[in-house]
Amino acid sequence: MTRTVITFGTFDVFHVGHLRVIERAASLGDRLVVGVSADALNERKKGRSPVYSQAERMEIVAALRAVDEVFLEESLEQKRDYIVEHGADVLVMGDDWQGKFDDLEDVCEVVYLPRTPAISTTALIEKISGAGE
Ligand code: C2G
Repeated sequence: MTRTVITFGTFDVFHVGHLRVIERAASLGDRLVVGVSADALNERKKGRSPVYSQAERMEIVAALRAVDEVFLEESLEQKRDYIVEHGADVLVMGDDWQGKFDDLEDVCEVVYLPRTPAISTTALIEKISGAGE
């Protein structure tokens, strides 16, 4: 039987930390589905728009060898529905979300993976914006 893995993220200003979590998630099953968080969700939750639009972020993630399917994540609270809808057996999240999704263990396995140290979209934005100084 096919083991489907699902993961979620904004994946803005795509970097190697994003790639590694996606590749590690894919290695836990046969098929990887990725929920890319909507621009409106980011504006609501983080108070800022991503640098890349949701269409661009989805296009980048969909092009990765490890990824079989992408969809738009419109609400953080709909994880259970997305998991069931996509027939996911495993939910993978970075350990910045450690413990946050344990209540979903009745519908799938929940795995938290360690983040890649010293790289983040925020740090990249700061580095680029300070580059001319
Ligand atoms: N990540 C990582 N190492 C980094 C940076 C990010 O492993 N140095 C992982 C995160 O842990 C996450 C994924 O990359 O699993 C995507 O990160 P973000 O784009 O920051 O995702 P986020 O905005 O936290 O997700 O339902 C979740 C929402 O979609 C928001």
